Amino acid sequence: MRAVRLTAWQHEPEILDIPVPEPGPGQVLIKVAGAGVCHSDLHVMDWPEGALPYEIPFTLGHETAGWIEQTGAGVEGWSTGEAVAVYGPWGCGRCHRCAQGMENYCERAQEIGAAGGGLGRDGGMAEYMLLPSPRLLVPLGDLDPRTAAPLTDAGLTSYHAIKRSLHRLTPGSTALVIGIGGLGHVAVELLKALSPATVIAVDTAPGKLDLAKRLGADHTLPGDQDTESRVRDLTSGRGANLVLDFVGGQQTLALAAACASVLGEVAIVGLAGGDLPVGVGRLPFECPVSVPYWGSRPELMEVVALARQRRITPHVETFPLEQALEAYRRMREGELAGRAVLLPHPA
Ligand code: FEH
Ligand code: ZN
Ligand code: ZN
Repeated sequence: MRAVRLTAWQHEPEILDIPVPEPGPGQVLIKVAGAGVCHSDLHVMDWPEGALPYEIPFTLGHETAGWIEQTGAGVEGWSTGEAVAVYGPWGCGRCHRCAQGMENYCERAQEIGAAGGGLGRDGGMAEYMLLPSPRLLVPLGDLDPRTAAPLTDAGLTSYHAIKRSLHRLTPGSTALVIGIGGLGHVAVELLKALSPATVIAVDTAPGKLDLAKRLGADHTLPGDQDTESRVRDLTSGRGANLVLDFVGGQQTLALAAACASVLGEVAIVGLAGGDLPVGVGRLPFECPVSVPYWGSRPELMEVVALARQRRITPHVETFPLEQALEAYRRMREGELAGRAVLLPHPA
């Protein structure tokens, strides 16, 4: 089968032919319908050997959906052809956090090393993907797995970051979304679906602000030297009750801190590696800074439920698997609107 493989650190991936995996006892083989292209993959490719606890080669793709192809011995309750989403963080499945479905925060993550399929284990940018356990599957019902793949990462990561702060988003509140990329555009939809907050979207690309507007953002602002004062004007000087930084760079974090309100919160989701000084006078009073990571399996079920109600629909641009490098190039250049999804089996 064809697969997008990371074969060397600090190199582009290669599209190679590798054997279709055979599910052993307790395992599940899925036919991949869609594999999302995530900005984190660029960090995985760019970071030097040793920066990540992963062994190469492995197949990329940690945002996957497909159809059940074959179940291993002992796997029951799943039928061939069923549309499924793949829960991306693969923990030990046994610790106190995994037992609650929070494999994103597995207590044995350090011991395990690889974070999941596409993150040190073979992922979904291939014709087929082997899962170590059916516990990582979420049924998609009537959703098309070709375009539902972004629910598992862009959707789930944004949903978790928002859900944990919903108590701050009361009527009259404001949520500020910085970076309207793969995750940020879904965050705009989620905020409008889940809260009464006024949503302000910030990006440097006009096309991304247009997308945010189409998805329901109440205001869109270019990221520049006037952004902070314009956020203050829009919030009668109070600032934003929740700031979601999907870039995580030095400038966007400084903007996030400057735009947050007293009793607000800054959530750093983007991996650009900026840092944010914390201390008296550096942030508003009682304004915590959090670094949420991905989400739990129950939360993925909630995201799928929202998508099945058509209350969120990730904006997807599809590419055949063979154009994976083009998709990564377009993402690196900031030329994508929404999320790029690779189709190993174009209809
Ligand atoms: C992947 C690897 C490391 C950090 C964060 C991520 C996210 O893309 C997963 O949601
Ligand atoms: Zn990701
Ligand atoms: Zn665990």
